[in-house]
Amino acid sequence: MASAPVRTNNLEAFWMPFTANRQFKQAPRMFVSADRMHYTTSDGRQVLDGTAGLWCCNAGHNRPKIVEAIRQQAGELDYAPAFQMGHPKAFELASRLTQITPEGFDHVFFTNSGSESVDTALKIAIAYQRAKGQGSRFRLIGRERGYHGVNFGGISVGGIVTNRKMFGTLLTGVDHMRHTHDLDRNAYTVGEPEHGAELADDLLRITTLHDPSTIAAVIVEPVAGSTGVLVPPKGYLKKLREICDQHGILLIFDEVITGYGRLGTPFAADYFGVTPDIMVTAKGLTNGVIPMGAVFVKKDIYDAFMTGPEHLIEFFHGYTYSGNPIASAAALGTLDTYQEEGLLTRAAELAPYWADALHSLKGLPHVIDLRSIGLIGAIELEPIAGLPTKRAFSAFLKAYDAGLLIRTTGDIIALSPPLIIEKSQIDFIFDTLKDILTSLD
Ligand code: PXG
Repeated sequence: MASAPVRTNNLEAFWMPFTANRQFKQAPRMFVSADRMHYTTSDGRQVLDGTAGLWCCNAGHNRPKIVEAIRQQAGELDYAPAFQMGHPKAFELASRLTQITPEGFDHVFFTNSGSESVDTALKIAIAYQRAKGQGSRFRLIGRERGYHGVNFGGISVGGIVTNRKMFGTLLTGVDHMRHTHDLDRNAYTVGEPEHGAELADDLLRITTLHDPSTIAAVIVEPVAGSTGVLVPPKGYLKKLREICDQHGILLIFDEVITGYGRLGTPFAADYFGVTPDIMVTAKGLTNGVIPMGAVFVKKDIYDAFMTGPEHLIEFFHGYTYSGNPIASAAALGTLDTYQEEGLLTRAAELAPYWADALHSLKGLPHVIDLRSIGLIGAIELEPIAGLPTKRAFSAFLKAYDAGLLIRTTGDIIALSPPLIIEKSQIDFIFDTLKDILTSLD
């Protein structure tokens, strides 16, 4: 359904997130509807969704089971208080989710976003250590170039300079490991790079500096997404797991992007064969349709809180909308869709075709690296001297005009289409990008 044309004088009030507001409002790009792999723009054009919205619409758009679940739930029970009250859908969802998570993740805490899931996980980690008599463990360790959302906990453990530098002192007691990006040794890798497992030893440097007895948890994205798709070197995550085990440190995987099938397994923990203690998710949980996040914990973490008098609240944390009925219904409709269509593993079937198509861009002007894993791809471009980000952003604008939605971060193009993508649509993405890269300044 097309709506009325958008008039620029309507645009002032909305302060848009992570957007060049003034530039956007002069030349707005608006979507007015979406179906499966495509958006329709306000001027009636079809745009192929090369990014699953913002890495979240894993089943594509306008999926009937999800739409219907939301419709029905809205008419049946629109809201129920989240504290000291319940409703069936949140419990059903929690049980269903624990059937697809890796072995041992028996409990779920619901939030409304990735950022809230991250902060929830960090709080669980510190409170767990204290509940176990390890109250000296208060430090949180993140990684350079990590993205863990935009709340204070998330930007503190995160490692993206622009997201941190304006916001004062952040959380104290935080340190960062080195990132794993190494173009000199690993450029043009399909899947996990050969070199860099030893970078996990950077955690040992930090434990030596602060003493392990002060460290509560380490948080990493198994594949770093927002910073431009950094795939972990072979053996790196296993090594992190070992070091955490040796030193009583909890390992948190931020699976906000990698969760729900992006790599061809339900979670990245399955893909890499490394099980964290806490798993942070959001986005694909509801196919991006209704805001919701979920933090999964191992049984012993939950059990550590279930002590003391039974009438007392065990964990002083939660949100008005934790386990919201409509969000829960949307997530159940999403899980049904994923399971009926095999979407939690479909990326594994498509990954070789995807990787071949992506890596066929090698040698095009300005391309300095191509990397891929599951249904994620990245094209790193040489920045224009003195004008970082400009070249990739030009590619974004040209792609949009050519009917393709991509994301850019710095001078890196990131791709993460809905998991329902067909091979002909993969061809469209890379044929379009070939033309664009050939014509870029
Ligand atoms: N953790 C990770 C790993 C993420 O990628 C968040 C936490 C925060 O989620 P919320 O729901 O609070 O936004 C994210 C979000 C991009 C892009 O283009 C990535 C995200 C969000 C928007 C854009 O790379 N990731």
